[in-house]
Amino acid sequence: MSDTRSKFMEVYSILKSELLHDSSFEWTDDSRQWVERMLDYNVPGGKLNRGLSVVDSYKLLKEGKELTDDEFFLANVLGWCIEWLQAYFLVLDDIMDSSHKRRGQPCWFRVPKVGLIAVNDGVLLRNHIPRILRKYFREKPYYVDLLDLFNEVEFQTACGQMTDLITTLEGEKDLSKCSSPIYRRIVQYKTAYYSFYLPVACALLVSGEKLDGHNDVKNILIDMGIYFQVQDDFLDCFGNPEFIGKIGTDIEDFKCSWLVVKALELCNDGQKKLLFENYGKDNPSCVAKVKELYTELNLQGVFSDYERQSYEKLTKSIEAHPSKSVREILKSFLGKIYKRDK
Ligand code: DMA
Ligand code: MG
Ligand code: MG
Ligand code: MG
Repeated sequence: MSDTRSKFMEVYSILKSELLHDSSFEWTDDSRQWVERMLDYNVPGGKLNRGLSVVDSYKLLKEGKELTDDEFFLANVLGWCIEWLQAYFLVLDDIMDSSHKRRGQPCWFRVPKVGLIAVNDGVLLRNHIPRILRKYFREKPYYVDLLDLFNEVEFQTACGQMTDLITTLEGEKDLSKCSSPIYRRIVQYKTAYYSFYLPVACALLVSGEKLDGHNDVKNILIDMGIYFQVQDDFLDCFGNPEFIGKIGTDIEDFKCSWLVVKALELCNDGQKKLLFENYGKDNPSCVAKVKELYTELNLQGVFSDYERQSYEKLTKSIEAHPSKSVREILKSFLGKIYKRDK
């Protein structure tokens, strides 16, 4: 494990231990064990890209000046707040998407004796964030901005999840409601704000910057987030479940996925009929027919083209940005996700 990653993990242990001794609750052995197991199962097992990005971005914003131990620690804490937010969204997302696996293990709600207790665990994960923020940032001049940022981004993500979920109802009525502009709106809200804008916004706030003047950076990060979710949709169908740690459910769930949007744009009447008859059915032979159609339409090739074009477009926008440190941050983000297979 890299040094940054192992230091990041050390901070996880500190935060966990503080939450397990939170004096606002009268803990019992059982309750403490439950929360500890729930945290270890759901918070630290991912790629940690979002959390580590706060630390990376903060370093770049300091333009070569060494971070003090305190600055480094606080950036790690903020990184974990994003990982906590992500854990909260994923625990609930997996219930709503009827998913089976996450990060190579059964989704939390599928674990014996967990079930719908997972809903309250999601609420707890979400409530841990302001507790961590209060402990470490209460006296900072940017505390209110930080709270406001987390609230704003959580709201946007919840709205994105809502549109993702209600579009499946529309889809049952008429699949051709899954269009490109609708798709874009869903993924901008459900993924881009919390996965891409939030880490950089956190780094800007700890560096003493206000967020108002950074709309150009925000717009590039939103576009990158959209590209990231297109990859997620592609991997849902064409990724290796062993490797990505989850099993796709978008076809069964009637999702307005990038693949179905493209398929609808490219198919003839016969293929459209096949799609309408087989999409959104929890039946392996229907799912297989949809996947065959995707291959027939060469969606793998369409995706490769999209991926290359997005990379070129994003690189151009990044190079046009006036600040060197911002360019470095954005380039490092893009480098981490370009052609990812996980
Ligand atoms: C992810 O959408 C969005 C959030 C807010 C978790 P998704 O359901 O496509 O994600 P995954 O493929 O990881 O279940
Ligand atoms: Mg999901
Ligand atoms: Mg989902
Ligand atoms: Mg997905």
